[in-house]
Amino acid sequence: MNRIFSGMQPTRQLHLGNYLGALRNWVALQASYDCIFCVVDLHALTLPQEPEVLRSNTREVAAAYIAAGIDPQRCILFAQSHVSAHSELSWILSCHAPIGWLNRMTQFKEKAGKHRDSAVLGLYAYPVLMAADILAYKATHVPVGEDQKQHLELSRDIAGAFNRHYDVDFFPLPEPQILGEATRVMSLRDGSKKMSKSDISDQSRINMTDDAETIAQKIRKAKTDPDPLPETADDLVARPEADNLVTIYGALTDQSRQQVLDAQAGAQFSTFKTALVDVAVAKLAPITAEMNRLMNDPAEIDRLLSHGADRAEAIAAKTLAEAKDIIGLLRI
Ligand code: AQP
Repeated sequence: MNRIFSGMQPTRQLHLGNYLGALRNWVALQASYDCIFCVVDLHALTLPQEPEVLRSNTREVAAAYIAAGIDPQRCILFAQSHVSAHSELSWILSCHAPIGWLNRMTQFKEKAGKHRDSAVLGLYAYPVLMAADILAYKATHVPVGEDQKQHLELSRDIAGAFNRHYDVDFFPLPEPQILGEATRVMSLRDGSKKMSKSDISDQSRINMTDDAETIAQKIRKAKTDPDPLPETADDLVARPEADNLVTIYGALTDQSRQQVLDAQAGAQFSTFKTALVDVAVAKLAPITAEMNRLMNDPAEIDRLLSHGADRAEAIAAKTLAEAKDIIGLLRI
């Protein structure tokens, strides 16, 4: 059976990149896969968090999943810290992950920046915990945005290393699913940087909780160039900000970039941005309204997460017990 695992960090509000690059694809995949979606709160600890904010963000990410269309009865939806097998398996896998493999991870280099020596061990070990998240459920497919591709490849390498070391065919090698037109949504302020929760400029992203007026204002102020929209997608190559807005428009309207240009070539950005505001608001407003409704009942969100954790635990605890047997840890 094909099984999907994926997750998002409750680091801050989710944004359009998280939605178009990942969440929207998850919603479509629930019909054809056994799906497990996690709020990866332990991953969030790799950067400093305020306890109350973390609690609220964890509920908010769960609310975003449901509001976007994830069915918590059909799928398993839970918070990572509620299933201890993730942390235990992470330790076991870290003992099969050469440091040289982790040294290649570009996200650590980007996030640690010049402060490499003071960066916490958890930030460095993040991809091993991610491998544990996926392998605890023996997931076969992992839908993610392009930025997570390298981490996914590491998960495959770690699974392979474990299987080879013990001469078993225990963990499947998970396949990345990088789907849709907007696999890497870029910052509205700088077309060379990905749209990110941790960007200090709120103007760089459209948050899933932004109201219509804020979305309109951010899109109107988004960086562009003075030229009108070109005729072919190839002409966008040297125009990263223009390319980004066309990509977003295409993803929101289920069109390729070329289809967008076929209809909009020659338009000035002032006109195109007005059309983009309309489709962005039309897509996000109902999701935001549903998120707000769900967030008014935190006890119900906790109840759904608790139900999901019980279902997740049943799968992950079995995998962990089998892995311990393979390794030779004494079962009592
Ligand atoms: N800009 C993006 N375009 C497309 N997909 C994206 N994803 C993130 N940013 C973009 C995808 O969203 C999923 C969840 O990401 P995450 O919350 O686990 O962390 P992240 O990838 O590190 O996202 P951010 O926004 O950049 O968070 P911070 O700033 O906290 O690190 C993943 O599938 C990711 O690919």
